[in-house]
Amino acid sequence: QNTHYVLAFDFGASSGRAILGALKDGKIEMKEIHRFSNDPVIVNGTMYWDTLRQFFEIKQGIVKAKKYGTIDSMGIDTWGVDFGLIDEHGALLENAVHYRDERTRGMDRKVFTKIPKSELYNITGNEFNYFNTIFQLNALKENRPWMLERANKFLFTPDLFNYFLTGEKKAEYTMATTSSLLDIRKREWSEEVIERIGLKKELFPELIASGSIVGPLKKEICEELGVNSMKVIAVASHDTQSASAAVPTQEKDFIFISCGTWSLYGTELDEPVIGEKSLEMNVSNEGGYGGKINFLKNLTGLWMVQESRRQWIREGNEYSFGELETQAKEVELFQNFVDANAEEFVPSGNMPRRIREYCKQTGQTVPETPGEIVCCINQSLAMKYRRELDKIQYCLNKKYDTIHMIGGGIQSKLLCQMTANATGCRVAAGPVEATAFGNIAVQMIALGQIKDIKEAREIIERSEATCYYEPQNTEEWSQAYARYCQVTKRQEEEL
Ligand code: LFR
Repeated sequence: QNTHYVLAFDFGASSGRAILGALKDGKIEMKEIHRFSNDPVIVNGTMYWDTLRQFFEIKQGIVKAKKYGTIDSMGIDTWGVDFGLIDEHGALLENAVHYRDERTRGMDRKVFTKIPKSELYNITGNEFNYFNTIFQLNALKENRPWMLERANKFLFTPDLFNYFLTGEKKAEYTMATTSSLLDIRKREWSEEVIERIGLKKELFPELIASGSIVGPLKKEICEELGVNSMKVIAVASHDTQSASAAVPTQEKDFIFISCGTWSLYGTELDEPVIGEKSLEMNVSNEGGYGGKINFLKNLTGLWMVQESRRQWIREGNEYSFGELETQAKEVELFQNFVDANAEEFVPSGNMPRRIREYCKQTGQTVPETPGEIVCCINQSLAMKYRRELDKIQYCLNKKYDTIHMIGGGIQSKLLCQMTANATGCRVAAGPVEATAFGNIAVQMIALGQIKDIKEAREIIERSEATCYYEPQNTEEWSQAYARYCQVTKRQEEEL
């Protein structure tokens, strides 16, 4: 018989996927039906996303989905902060620029002359990441002001695709909260911030809640692709928030790390926490599904492993992530640490070389082999998780004994075990497919197939087994932590 599906598009920094989801026997069943690469393209020194190609892949996904049965709805999630500008005729002015592009260098200082850092934090509750939308827009304002003059609407990446699909220009709440342009207490665009940066407020579309129906798929797209119309749903379109909607717990107070290219580390609150402690610790308040707030640290995740692997491939050695992990396990622990968030590790390029330089400069044993490099990265991430746990607990005056780890990065058992060892917390790892589960579940809630987020989390818990890691050798890890702090002092001071 005819199964009803929802279709999720999950865009990551290097690839994207289309996944079908259906409810069966109280579980969400998922099937990946389309996977594509999502490579940025550098042209004349600017790093762009290939926006039209991305939209092409969305169409491919829809075409592939139709043969499985009835597709009731679709929803898109992507990384945060990036956007496209639309002119008054609805045309895209240029490809979206990648958040790793260098245009935001030094923009934070320039923005803080227009609106002081603490004032900006007090309104938006957002931590300061060099790539936040506000810094990207300020770069345009200063260097290419004609782009903003010609622009009629600003649309975040998923909103841009939703517009191409339906003709509706909206801004979904979770994504909008990554911009540093929202008044996070009121959950509205901050006119104050927008004016002080020198932007026109008409540029910014109406905000809508996660789970809103944006509209039906346009008639001409249905005709082009030979499909029946379906609802286009604005899911929790910031990938981190799709993932956090899928943390498989019924507890109100929980802490999670969403592990992918980035590690998003935080907890879910009803209201933002904005104060001196959270400003000093640079913790973000970002919107979650259901109008919630995620009190969140944005840390580098497996980016350094991914980028090292790319370098080895360029050098003619293709190792799988599994092989790298096996080699890393053989290496003697605690020989070297790096601060994964140090500036030199942000751009793409020769990551192993930069790691070696960092270790040399800080007087540590220099990691040479791929196994040594990957061991260094993993133990450094685990130590970073410990330090950031301390900061979050300090700001909230709470203690956690279990950390939920979710997302693709938890396929590294080594990282999960090291996290337990470094933090002294039990790690509950799962689901791997958190973002896709969250995207699908929010669509099912919008369609009335799942009652609410509580029920969604129960269903997700049943749908994928959780793996547990108990802390081991915590004494040794504590001693090594002191060394980690010593080595990474420079970055902490720069904070
Ligand atoms: C994770 C993520 C982070 C965001 C970063 C850049 O994929 O969405 O939450 O800070 O990408 O947008």
